[in-house]
Amino acid sequence: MVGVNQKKIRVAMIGYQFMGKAHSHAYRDLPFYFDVPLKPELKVVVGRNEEGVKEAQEKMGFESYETDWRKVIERDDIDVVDIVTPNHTHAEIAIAAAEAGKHVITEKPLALTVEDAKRMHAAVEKNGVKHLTCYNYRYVPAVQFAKKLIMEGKIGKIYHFRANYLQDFIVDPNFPLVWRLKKDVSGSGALGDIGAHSIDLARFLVGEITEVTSMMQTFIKERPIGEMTSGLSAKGSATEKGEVTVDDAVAFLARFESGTFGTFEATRFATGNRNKNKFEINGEKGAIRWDMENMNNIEVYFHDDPEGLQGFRLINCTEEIHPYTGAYWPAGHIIGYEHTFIHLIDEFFRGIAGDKQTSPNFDDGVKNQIILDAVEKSANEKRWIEIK
Ligand code: SOE
Repeated sequence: MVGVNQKKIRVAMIGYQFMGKAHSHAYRDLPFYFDVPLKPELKVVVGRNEEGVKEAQEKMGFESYETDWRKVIERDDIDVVDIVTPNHTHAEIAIAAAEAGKHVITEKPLALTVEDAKRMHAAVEKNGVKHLTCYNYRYVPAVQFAKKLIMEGKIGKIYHFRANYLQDFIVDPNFPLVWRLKKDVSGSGALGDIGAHSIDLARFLVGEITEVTSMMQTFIKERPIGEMTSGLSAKGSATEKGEVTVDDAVAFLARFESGTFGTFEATRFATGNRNKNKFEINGEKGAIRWDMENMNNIEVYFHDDPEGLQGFRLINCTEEIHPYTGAYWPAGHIIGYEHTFIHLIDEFFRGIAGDKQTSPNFDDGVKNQIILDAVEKSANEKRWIEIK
């Protein structure tokens, strides 16, 4: 339970759409389930549309709202600036926040380019503030448990890391040209939006990637001009069309420092798959599979199980012994997508309280961005690209 003299951490959130909902929910629920050293105080939410941001402020429980992010960055009563706006705005806001001495949270991917990502990293380091890049799937309890099994050597040397991140929300050619389909706003398409999550999981579970070779494709090259909506269920009515400037699908091979053989696929055209973020890891002593659509479970295979009984077995990672889940419900009472953000932010705030830099941070954001850049370069130049 929350202590009476508990310290506060005062949050300004820039943006309030999909990720704003996920983050503000996490701030509100965090002290309910976890014994936190710093209790989030929702000070101010920022958005350009006054009507929209006012509604968000009331619904999400912020004390106030603003329409200009510059006005909140300098405020003395703000400790952390949380950026949940489209990707092209991350660098400017994050650098200004760091320079004003605020801790910074940024949604993924960190930036549009490697150069911007590096500038952001330099700013947080120079100003001695803590930083978080929101690769939330690391904080699925089953994924954390998979990491523990790997670290304990349960599957031995890893031969394969195989990831697919499959969505289908833009299969309809009339789905409008939202910001996620514009390179100057989002950086890349399926690659940076969902492939970046697989890259983060790969780095978290297996280690660094040293080289990539890839193929990218855009199936539908023009779409009805839409509003700058973030919705995954946006509808297009306009007859005028604009150019899609990002990839719809990407596949790439990767070599890891450890010698692991990596295979990645990310697409928004995998009809029938809404948010199938999955991986399989094959090691010398066993294997682990995980799939976000059944996020509480992992499947494990151990090569030294008795002959005749070998095979993948299902583990529901909701026991006391599994990471995080003991804070919620009795075993078998599952948790969901929103909880990944609670864990991510919990870890970050504990880091701030203990003066420790946690992961994933801007360094992870930069490394991820370098891989995204290399994958794109490889597709354009039709060759292997080394990750420096
Ligand atoms: C849309 O593709 C999206 O919301 C991504 O932007 C998120 O990062 C991913 O977690 C779910 O899908």
